[in-house]
Amino acid sequence: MTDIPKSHPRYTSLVARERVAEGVKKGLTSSQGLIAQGRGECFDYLLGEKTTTSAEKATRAAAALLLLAKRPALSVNGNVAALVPGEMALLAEVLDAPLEVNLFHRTEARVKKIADLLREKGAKSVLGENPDATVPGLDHARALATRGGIYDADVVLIPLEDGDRCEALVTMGKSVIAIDLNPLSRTARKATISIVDNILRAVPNLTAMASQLSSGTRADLETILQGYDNQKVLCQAVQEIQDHLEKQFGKQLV
Ligand code: PTJ
Repeated sequence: MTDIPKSHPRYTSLVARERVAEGVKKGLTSSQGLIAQGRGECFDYLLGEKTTTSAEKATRAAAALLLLAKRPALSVNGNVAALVPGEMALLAEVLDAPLEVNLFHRTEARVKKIADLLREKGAKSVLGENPDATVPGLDHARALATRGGIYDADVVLIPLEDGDRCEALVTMGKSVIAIDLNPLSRTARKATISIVDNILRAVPNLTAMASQLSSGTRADLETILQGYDNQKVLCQAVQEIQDHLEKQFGKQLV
């Protein structure tokens, strides 16, 4: 990897870029993953590269939903594997949930490499290498699912998705949590809960929140969800972008 000095003003963003590029070299991430990372970076820039109030709200609700779930499952693709493999393994442990490798640009070699990496990072249950079911309504490899994992889950976490699986999972009756820096994306708009935040911040925050809330009662968790409105949270995220731009350039520009 390029040696990026810690003093560089864009250190975190450049390291993330390096990790995705390294993911491509190692055969974990698709080349399209570089484009996805660029798109994410752009939205992160607009948000001020910080966890906003709306993202905190969504993260809290997502933690409550995952703790209330009977069968949660966490989806992992090539970008997630490049950026937060250990963090996903830790989240899976805290939630006692399986990780399932699910790829849009699927190759069996890449699925295996990602599954091996997750196991190396300590994940106990990693699915996706032997899918035995399909999500109805999808004509691509993302449809592949595993019984005991995403296929039977009541709550599914889908970080950095690219399209219609979110809607298809919701149609199956599942609650879906997205992590997506783009509040306007189809995934963010169709999800039950959308965390508009960089996955680098969102996954550790979600794990910390789940650990914190796990000592509460089911009633406490249900109360968090009753007060949650995803459309309002997405509108707030767009407003936060506008507020950030106004702070940078003055009101007349927006
Ligand atoms: O590994 P595969 O084959 O499953 O492919 C994975 C990618 C990510 C390449 C594929 O799903 C894809 O093409 O995704 P898109 O359409 O680029 O969408 C990814 C979404 O994630 C976009 O809305 C981005 O803004 C968002 N995103 C990208 N990087 C980050 C992010 N959100 C949070 N944190 C990031 N670091």
